[in-house]
Amino acid sequence: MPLADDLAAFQGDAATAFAGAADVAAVETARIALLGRQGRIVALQEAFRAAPPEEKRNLGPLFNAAKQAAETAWKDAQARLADQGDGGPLDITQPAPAHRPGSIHPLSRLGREVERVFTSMGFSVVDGPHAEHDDYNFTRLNIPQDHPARDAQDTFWLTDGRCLRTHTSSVQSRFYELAGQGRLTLPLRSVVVGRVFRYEAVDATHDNTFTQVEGFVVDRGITVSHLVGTLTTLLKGLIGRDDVEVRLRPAYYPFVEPGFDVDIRSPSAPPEVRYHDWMELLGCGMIHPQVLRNGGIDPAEWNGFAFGLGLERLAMVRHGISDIRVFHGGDLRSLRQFAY
Ligand code: FA5
Repeated sequence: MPLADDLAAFQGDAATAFAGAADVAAVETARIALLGRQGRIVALQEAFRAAPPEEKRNLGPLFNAAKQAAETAWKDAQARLADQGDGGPLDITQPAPAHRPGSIHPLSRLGREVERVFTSMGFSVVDGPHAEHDDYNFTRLNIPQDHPARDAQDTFWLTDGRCLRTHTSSVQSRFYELAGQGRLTLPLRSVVVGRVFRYEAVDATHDNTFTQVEGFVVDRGITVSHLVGTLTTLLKGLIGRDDVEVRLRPAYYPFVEPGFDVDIRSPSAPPEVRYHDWMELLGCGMIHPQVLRNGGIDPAEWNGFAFGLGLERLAMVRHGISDIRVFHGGDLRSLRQFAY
């Protein structure tokens, strides 16, 4: 039965070829020759089909066994080479691929520095949820439903009625409530570095997702001088340019009275840089008595100041960045420039 001999020869050749293949290419060459679409297995199959029916009964199991043995030998060879790597020579003098160390995002780094400056002044670092109740984000801050100040801070609303907080002042509401309930003891000296969200037309100085630094102090006998002193310490510590000027303008925020906007500029910066001329950096003021009352704190005994600052704007001044979109654009070529 010559086909039985051919099948035995095929099985033996496959075992030898796959076991002797020294690399992936040799295994593949053997597979094509033996098991490929034009390999020896195809001719054997055709011969089997053409065999007389009475011989097929004996040849069938032989054919299957030979084919299976060849396939097993092929898989064994693949596994053996995978264990050994590609089997090529190992050049131990070859330099390793360059390692590019990662770096902290400029905003994260600046945020940590801000926290350090404040903790050095006795503040504690706190935060609240991004998805916030209307009550904490607006109502308790003297911004009731239908108040026009809501238009200035349009945001994204969740189907359960909460919103993405538009400012870190929502954390003030939460902490005044805790103090009013006696779960925190006054005085309070707190700082928040957190993400906020607004439905905003994005341009060089406005993003729809940005970071605010909120500071708030509740104590006895706090004055605007304490506020100015705290802000000056912060800005001097962080901007690091000799000619930075700071300007306070009266401003309206429903949750402070009096309220101010603080602008800065650095005339020595190139004219195309945004803060060459005045750029708004933060809002601040003395906490409105009603806001304290809303949290259950007696404004006849306690008062304080609060401020909210855009961390991206501060980072822009510090690094000379003229477009805020750099921070969340995810372009490593931009971000790597601020790595150190
Ligand atoms: C507020 O968010 C007030 N909660 C700030 C505050 C806190 C006032 C406590 C008084 C007391 P305003 O909307 O102006 O205010 O934002 C504060 C700062 O966030 C701005 O001065 C600016 O630096 C930054 N900012 C505002 N909108 C954007 C924006 N779209 N993109 C980037 N930064 C922004």
